[in-house]
Amino acid sequence: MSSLALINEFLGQPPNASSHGYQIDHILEFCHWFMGALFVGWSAFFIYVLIRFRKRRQPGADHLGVRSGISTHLEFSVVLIEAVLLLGFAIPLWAKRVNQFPPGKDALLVHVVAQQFSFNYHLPGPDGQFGRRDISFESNSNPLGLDPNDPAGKDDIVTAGELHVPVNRPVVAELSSKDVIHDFFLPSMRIGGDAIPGSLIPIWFTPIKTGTDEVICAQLCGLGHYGMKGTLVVDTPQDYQAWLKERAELAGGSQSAAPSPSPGAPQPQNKPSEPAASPTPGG
Ligand SMILES: [Cu+2]
Repeated sequence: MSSLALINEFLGQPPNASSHGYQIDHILEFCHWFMGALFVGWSAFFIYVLIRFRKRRQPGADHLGVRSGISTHLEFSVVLIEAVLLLGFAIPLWAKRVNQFPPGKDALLVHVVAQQFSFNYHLPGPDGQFGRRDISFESNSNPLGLDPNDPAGKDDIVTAGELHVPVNRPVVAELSSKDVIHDFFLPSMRIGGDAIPGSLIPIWFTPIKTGTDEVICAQLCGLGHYGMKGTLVVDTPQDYQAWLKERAELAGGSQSAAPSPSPGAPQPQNKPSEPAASPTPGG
């Protein structure tokens, strides 16, 4: 395994930090070595043919062609190895990724909402329920359009840039986008998925190492694409609870101040009986 890992290291892959990542690494390593062997083999054959059948040595065409069966055997073994790779490893691993999601109660569900050029995260807060979201509520202070009238959304946590998850617990990330197609890619978790406007695409992984990992957008999504990076922090369960508490307090703090500081934002069906805010500019 350690000798095989040479190619992955050479390609600059960050160390794997997810439970399923070793299988991905195995396939990647094997494919690269196999393609390397094919490259050397076919190149050697090509050079041999150039020399062996040069015009000086072979002035007339041979209409019978190859007589030995060795090339057929070689071709067949290449097809066989590729079939084993595809049917034996790649497709089962893919099926596991897309069909065998962890049961809801075990997993941590996060909504990931991509936009040009950052990732927003929506967590349900202490009540475990996601608040309703609607595009009509969207504003600079409410980037995900959380419905201020929905009690389930009162304690919700909305954060951008940095996502914390606990170690050794499956995480289901539901991907969506506010504008163009992005791709939520976690290289160290060996997982990623497109964030497509109008779709909810779930991906899942189980982090097995605490630490700070990179989140990148893997779709060319506009001029600022190069800067569309974030951080995934894998915490111990204690640290994760502390982070949740901190975010919940922040959310609670902004919640009490939330109704008033957005006078410019379109707030449909708001009672006009609010205490008339003095026109204080800026904020
Ligand atoms: Cu992007």
